[in-house]
Amino acid sequence: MFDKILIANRGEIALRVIRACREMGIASVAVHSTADADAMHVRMADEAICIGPPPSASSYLSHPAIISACEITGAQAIHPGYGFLSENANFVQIVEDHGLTFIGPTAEHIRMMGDKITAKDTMKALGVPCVPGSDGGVPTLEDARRIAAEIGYPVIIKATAGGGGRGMKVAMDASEIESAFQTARAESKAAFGNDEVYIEKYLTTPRHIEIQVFGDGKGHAVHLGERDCSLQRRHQKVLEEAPGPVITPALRDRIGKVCADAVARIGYIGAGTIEFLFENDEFYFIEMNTRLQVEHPVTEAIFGVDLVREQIRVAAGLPMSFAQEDLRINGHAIEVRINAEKVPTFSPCPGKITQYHAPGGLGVRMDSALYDGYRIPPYYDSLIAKLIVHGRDRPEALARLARALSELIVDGVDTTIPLFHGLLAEPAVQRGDYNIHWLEHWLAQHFES
Ligand code: MV4
Repeated sequence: MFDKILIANRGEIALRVIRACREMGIASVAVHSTADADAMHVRMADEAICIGPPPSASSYLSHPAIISACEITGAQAIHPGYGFLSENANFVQIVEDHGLTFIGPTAEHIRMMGDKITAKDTMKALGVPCVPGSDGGVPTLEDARRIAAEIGYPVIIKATAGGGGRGMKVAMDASEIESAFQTARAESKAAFGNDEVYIEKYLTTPRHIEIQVFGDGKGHAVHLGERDCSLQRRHQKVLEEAPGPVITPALRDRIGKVCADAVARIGYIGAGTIEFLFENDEFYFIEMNTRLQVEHPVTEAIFGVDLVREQIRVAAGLPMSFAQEDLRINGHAIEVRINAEKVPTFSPCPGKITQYHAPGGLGVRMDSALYDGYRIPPYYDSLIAKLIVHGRDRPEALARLARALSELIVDGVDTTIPLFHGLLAEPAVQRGDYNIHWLEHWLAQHFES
């Protein structure tokens, strides 16, 4: 096992990893930019080291600064958290070249899943159900017309190098294919330096269901059920829950087995998330994320496992501490993302926290790096807290969420807290009756001037 781990991240996820380290008797090293000298992760870690000026490119994304911080402190492994360097295959290679351990998948698996066509080909070959579409890239407009006509409109054109919704264009019928194809290619080229695109049947009203998987890197893997992350705005998740309100045990067992089997067969190591669109009781693979996700705590709550601890164990060459048959779902969990943003525009709202009070009590987990008097810097993302509630069933979790939100105080900046009071009052949210478009429609209706 490692003696010392460096956490190449900030905010709540840095605290999350430091906490796992401390429980495992592992020393933690925080890294920080000059803007984060007073941040909670710097205080909570056993050691801290400044790695550069405020812009992420010069600090939290700087390969040499982070490798140097390991060499200076004697850290043997790096936990990347989410975002930043968590899915950067080149960084993983550099880490390994320096005799250090990256706590996460191999560079090969990150590359495989980062290329969306390779990811889909691989998953399809492993028996994972995929959205019907082009087999591979679509080089010309003529190819796009032919393939779209074959699969039937509406279709969606996606960037091979994309993900998370960037470089996607929908064509509702043949009259829209030329513009969708050219725009998707131009945007992909601009965003990723790669204009390769592929085509899929466009599913009009799916839910976003993702399966948590975990591998030991030696051919064993498990699944930890699904999360429903359909409540999103502009590809930013707002509320996530587990289990999914419409996923039956039979559906979960079937897709879970397929996913665990797929990642076992590629020898995957660590935490991964296989994303699906779910429509008319069918799963359609879209992407795989090769990192610990923001919303992992809802899975931890219902399975009673510590996913970060497991990541550290397998990175150190130990087996996972549970097998599939040890995993049983207990109750229901919901996470809401509290961002320093003004609703309904969701414009960032950095500034000083004049008063902070975290909720508590049974079934309440608050993952946050906030404290009274903290100044939220303007350089990074606006997530300031994740409130996770766990109940015996979904109605209890919803009631607990409303209760916990009523206790929470975050003063000094605008936050997304009022949004959640509004959402909890909605019958559709109470019933779990929503899809990936529901939130944007609700916001448009609720806040139309
Ligand atoms: C789709 C789709 C409909 N049909 N693919 C958006 C993010 C990227 N990960 C995939 N995305 C979508 N792919 C097909 N074939 C609709 C979306 C989509 C979406 C997916 C998940 C959550 C929210 C979304 C919002 C808009 C569009």
